[in-house]
Amino acid sequence: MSEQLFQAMAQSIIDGEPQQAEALAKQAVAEGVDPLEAIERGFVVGVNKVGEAFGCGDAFLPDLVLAGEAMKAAVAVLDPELAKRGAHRPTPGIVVVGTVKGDIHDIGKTLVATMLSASGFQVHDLGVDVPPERFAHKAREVGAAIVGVSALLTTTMVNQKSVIEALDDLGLRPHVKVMVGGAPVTRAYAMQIGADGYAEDAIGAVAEAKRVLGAG
Ligand code: B1M
Repeated sequence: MSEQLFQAMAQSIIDGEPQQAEALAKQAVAEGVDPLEAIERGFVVGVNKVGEAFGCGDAFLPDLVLAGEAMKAAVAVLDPELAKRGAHRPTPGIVVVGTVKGDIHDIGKTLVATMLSASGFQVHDLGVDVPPERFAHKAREVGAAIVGVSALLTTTMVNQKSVIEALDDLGLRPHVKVMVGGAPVTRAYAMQIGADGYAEDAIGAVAEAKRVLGAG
């Protein structure tokens, strides 16, 4: 039963149908399907297919836009369900997250932020296209233990390093851990730019955030 639902979810993203994606997300909630499973085994499968097709010229920008809108419609329904699971726990730390300057991909970053919140972290989400200095000033303002920086483009991932430099400029680097992620980012790249942590997905981000704080 769930398998069919997951396939329909993926198809709604491939077809770029926000209303259908939203309806399927609501169906999953009503049927008690794990919201994270719905995202990972359903909707993400579809968005990855669209991404692959775009990468080899079989899909075009409007397809990417529609897939993104459908994905957001689904995640908007499932996000609160994820968040509910982590309500009222003591916080392991304060985290500032955002997508780097020049990059407007927000779906994965938002999922990471939601999972961190659901795991008890106090999260400040700065959104997308965030200048390095903004990460640093927000980290100082809220006393962040971790700054989490997302990048989805090979052309913008260099700005993850700029965030580390901006923290350095404010003298915050000794107290603030930096965690990076996003489709083109690897652990090797994370280490190369001097980040403290890296995660491949939202679940991994929670484990990694705890690890860098020595709480994992
Ligand atoms: Co864009 N796009 N896009 N796009 N887009 C990619 C990233 C691309 C790989 C597609 C492709 O060519 N195959 C490609 C990048 C190529 C490259 O750089 N190597 C690409 C391109 C080229 C572009 C444009 C340049 C296209 C153009 O205009 N010609 C343009 C850039 C705009 C800009 O940012 N300046 C563009 C625009 C867009 C849309 C706006 C249309 C839309 C985004 C909508 C939105 O976010 N609101 C979009 C989409 C939807 C995609 C794909 C298809 C899907 C991204 C996504 O949401 N994935 C993507 C192809 C792909 O990745 N399969 C593609 C689902 C999401 C759950 O996964 O974001 O990877 P992801 O996040 C994961 C992990 O990466 C990780 O955990 C998340 C949850 O599991 N993670 C972290 C993410 N951040 C983390 C941070 C952490 C830890 C883990 O710690 C802090």
